[in-house]
Formats: sequence, C-alpha cells, structure tokens
Amino acid sequence: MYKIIDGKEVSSYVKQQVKLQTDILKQQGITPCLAVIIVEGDPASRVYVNNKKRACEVCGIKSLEYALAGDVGEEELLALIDKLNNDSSVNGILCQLPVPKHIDEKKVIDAISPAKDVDGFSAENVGKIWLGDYSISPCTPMGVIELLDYYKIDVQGKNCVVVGRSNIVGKPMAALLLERNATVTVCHSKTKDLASFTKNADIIVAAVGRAGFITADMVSEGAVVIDVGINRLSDGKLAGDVDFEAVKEKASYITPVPGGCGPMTIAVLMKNTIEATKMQNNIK
Ligand code: L34
Repeated sequence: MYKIIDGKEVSSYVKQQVKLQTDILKQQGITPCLAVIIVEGDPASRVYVNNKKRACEVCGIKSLEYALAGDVGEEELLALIDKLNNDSSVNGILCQLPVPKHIDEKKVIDAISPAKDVDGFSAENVGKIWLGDYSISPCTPMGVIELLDYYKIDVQGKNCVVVGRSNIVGKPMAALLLERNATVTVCHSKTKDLASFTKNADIIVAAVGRAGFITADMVSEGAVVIDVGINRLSDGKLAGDVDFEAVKEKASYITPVPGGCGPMTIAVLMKNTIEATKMQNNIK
C-alpha cells in the first residue's frame, strides 16, 4: 500500500513555524520583507507568484510585487534589482523565472545580492550548498528534504536517483542528498538505459519537465517517488513527471502533482526570507 506525501499539509506546518519566527522578529521591531519581481507574460509564473504572496501573508512577511511589462528592457530590470539590493527595508529579492528571451537570465541572477538571494541561485550560495555550509537553501530541493524528514524517510546509505540536472533542482538536490549521506546518482536526457538506474533506486526524484516520463516499469517495488515536475497539459490540467496512477501501485510513498513539491518550494522560500532577515540583522 502506498502512502501519499501531502505537500499541502507539510507546507502548512512549515509556514506555521515561520510565522512563529516572524512574530519574534516583529517584537524586535523587524518586519521581514520579500520583493518579488515578475516579468509579465507567463501565466504559470503569475499563479506561482500569487501563491508566494499569499504565503507571505500567512507567515506575516511583508511582500512587495514588481510586475514589469513583458517587453521591459534588461537595463531597467537590472536597475530595479540594484535599487532593491540597496534598500535596507528589503530582506529578500527574487525574480521569477523564466524571464523573456531578450533578458539574460544569468545577468539577473548575478545581479541579486547573495545576502538577499532567497532562491539560493547565486554562485556564492550554490557554492556554499556544495560545501555543506549554508543558511539559504535551494527552495525546491530543500522542500523535498523537508517532505522526507516529515515522513521520517531516512536517506542515509540509500540509493537516490535524481532524474534531471538543472541548476534550480537537479544539481542542488544531489548536493543536499549527498550531504545527508545518500548514495546519489544524477541521470539526465543523455543517460544510457535510464531504467537500469531508476530500478535500483530506493528514492527517485523526478525533475525532467516531461509529463508522465517516469513509468511503472522504471520503478522498483517499495520505492519512494518524489515528483518535482509541473507540466501543464493541453487541457489545462497539471501533471508531474511521474505516471502517478501506475507508479503509485509500486511505490511506498509518492508525491502528487499538484499538492506535492510545489507548495514546499514556497514554504522554503518563506524560511529563507526569515533566514536572510536574521543574517542582515545579525540575529542567530
Ligand atoms: N526565481 N523562479 C524563481 N524561483 C523559483 O522557486 C521558481 N519556481 C519554479 C519556476 N520559477 C521560479 C517556482 O516558484 C517553479 N516554482 C513553483 C512554485 C509554486 C508552485 C509551482 C512551481 C505551486 O504553487 N504549485 C502548486 C500548483 C499551482 C497551480 O495550480 O498551477 C502545486 O500544488 O504544485
């Protein structure tokens, strides 16, 4: 019998914990503040940013939205980031990705001060993650870790197969699992005989961005299956990277989409905003 990993429940729990910390900061006269930049045009980004703003409300974090027109110039976006970097009332800055093609994503990431980089995308923060010495966690991968912890799924010594090697999910996911003493294999689109790896996995983290990519024949009996994928189907429905209906019959634990990793990404963002606020105010 499989068990559904409930990302909504765990994210509510994490946000409650964050709220307690926000309350303490407010007693000290500090209101954590997150600035969210969105370049309009991507409907999914709009949904995610709205969810982030709502989470800020739940956590008592002040949120500022900067919605820029889809044809905004790169210079203007970078100038806004510079302004927010220098605004001491702003503790966290994130620019929702993807940005339109005429804007260089790397320049945007590099422009955000590492101290305010609550996504954990900057070279400095990525480096710290691999060194195992970090306070800002990569949101989606840390959300996965929080799910595993909540359900008391130990990763030590386990064969963990991460499918996908993006800078946002796959690579930092591997780092966090490795730090927790998992044996980590990172597979990707060029991997030969992917199923030979996934079939040996105690834990599979799917982050490829293709609906239904992980099928039941690729999963061994009793595996833990974490689905990071969020694919929008032509009928508007959301689907993960895992063929949920078939794979659940083999899995011991499985995350749904929606209601799995998505809400956790946002919960960790809230934690990071508190962490950044504390660091900027020299609070442990
Ligand atoms: N800068 N860009 C930046 N930081 C991020 O951490 C993200 N990501 C990814 C896309 N771009 C980003 C997100 O915020 C993906 N992502 C994200 C955040 C939240 C949700 C999904 C992706 C989410 O709320 N998912 C809900 C369903 C939402 C819906 O109905 O569409 C869920 O239950 O999975």
